[in-house]
Amino acid sequence: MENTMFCYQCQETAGCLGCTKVGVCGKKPEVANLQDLLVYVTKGISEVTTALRNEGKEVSEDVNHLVSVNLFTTITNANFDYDAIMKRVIKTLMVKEELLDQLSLDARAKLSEAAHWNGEKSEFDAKAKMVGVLSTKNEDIRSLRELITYGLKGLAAYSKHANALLKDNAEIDAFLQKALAATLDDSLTVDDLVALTLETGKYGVYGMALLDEANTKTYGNPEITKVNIGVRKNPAILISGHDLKDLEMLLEQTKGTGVDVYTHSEMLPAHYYPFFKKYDNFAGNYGNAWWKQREEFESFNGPILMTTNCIVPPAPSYKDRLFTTGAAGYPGCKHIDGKYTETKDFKEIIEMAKNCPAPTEIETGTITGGFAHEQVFALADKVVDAVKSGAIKKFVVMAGCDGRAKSRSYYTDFAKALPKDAVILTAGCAKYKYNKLDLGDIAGIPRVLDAGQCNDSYSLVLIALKLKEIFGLDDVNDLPIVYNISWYEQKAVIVLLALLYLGVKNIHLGPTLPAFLSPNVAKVLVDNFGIAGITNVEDDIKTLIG
Ligand code: FSO
Ligand code: SF4
Repeated sequence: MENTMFCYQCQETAGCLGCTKVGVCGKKPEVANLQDLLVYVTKGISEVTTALRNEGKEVSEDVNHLVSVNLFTTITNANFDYDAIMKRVIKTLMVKEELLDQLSLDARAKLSEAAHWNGEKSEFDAKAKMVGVLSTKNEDIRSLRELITYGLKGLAAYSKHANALLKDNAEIDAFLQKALAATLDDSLTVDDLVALTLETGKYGVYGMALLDEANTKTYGNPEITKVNIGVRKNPAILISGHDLKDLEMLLEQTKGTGVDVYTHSEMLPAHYYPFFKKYDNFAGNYGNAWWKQREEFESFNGPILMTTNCIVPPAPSYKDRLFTTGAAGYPGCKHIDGKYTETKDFKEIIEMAKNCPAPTEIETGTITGGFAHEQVFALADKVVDAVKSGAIKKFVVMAGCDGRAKSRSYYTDFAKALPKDAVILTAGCAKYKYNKLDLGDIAGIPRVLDAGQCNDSYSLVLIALKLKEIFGLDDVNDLPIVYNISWYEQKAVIVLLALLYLGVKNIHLGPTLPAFLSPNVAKVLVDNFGIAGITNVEDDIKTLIG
């Protein structure tokens, strides 16, 4: 039977091959296809902006933001709303026409079809089916184009968060668009695209550094914090996703209203920033990683604001309580708009909360986090002593994503099976597989050090580089650090490429290797970087810990 769609960008793709009828994530074929078209026209406009820059012409921040949000919109579980995606395609085509007018005729003549295409709305569905992933016939070229595109989606997401805090970096945007445009270029060889993949990793480091700077300059450096995971008695709003600016606006607007605010999933690390501690109604963290939201959003009882992915198609019992903002969207759920410089209006959510029962308690106790770079540097002496005395023998980076696949219980079992002298360095929603296990501490240093969100993997890199400096090593791979990373969506792809760019070797990636790696491309990663999958806990403990 003919495919109605094709998407293989995330770890949960059907059969580890590709979603061809409907997304395992719940994405409908018409939405998947329209997302393909959005990626295509975003590549087209990126070709035009790249040509304009080559002619010495400036590209505005608004255009850069349009490109980043377009890509973010197509990340797994971010936006399921056909109409919202349609609007973005139309807007992109319109802006692209204006940009084309600024380009010399010579340069225009050299552009590819994607840069010129400007179809009517009635042509979108037919065009979408012609420009998807499978339109690249050579499987290695396709694999590398998608690897780069997914990395750029992750980079776009991190840029978008920095942009929301009014931090822009024109060099990152120019690269992002140049690399996107390059995925249309049929003259590029496998070797060219491998080089571009690593360059994407380099800009991944820059992107995470930009966001780290934006977050820490605005909200201070994360510090060791105990976060309550129980509930209070007040009605409340749950905020999920990664956007700290949205959280700031929500806390400001709920001040003194009698409505509490709880974080969910990847918003948990917001508690670690000094800035947010001044809000008395910032009550704690509710629930676990994204994939458990159907039961947890139901029992939360109040409205939920999704600032980014990961959205699971909502159950009817709470769908009218689910709101989206930014790049996130779900059909039938209210979207709260707002430009970066504007204050979003969350009144409707707050008023709804006032009429909802308080959250039902599902857990009690606290979890501890806040081990981003500055906090760990402050503990450096203790850490170094523990390593020198042999109290800490290994650091195990277990960053990345959680997901619903049963096989991911491997990560809980792996954390439990680690010897007591091993410390887990984590970031991203992967932490929910072991952050409530009570793994104890080593000389006062907790055995699970949570740096923050997936983008805070940057902190883990800085920590590794600091240890390298302290121990006077030439190579980051000589440190007693091993990597057992779990991935799900495209932000994890940019984190992985960033680590490869930094020369980190022998990363274990699971629970399965990406479907978009062709055998030849996978071989390049294995041969050059020692990338490997996971097997079982016992064997992997032997391989990684010895
Ligand atoms: Fe997780 Fe979702 Fe943060 Fe991702 S909530 S899976 S890698 O969006 O971005 O870690
Ligand atoms: Fe399938 Fe993942 Fe694509 Fe959703 S994002 S359609 S689950 S590959």
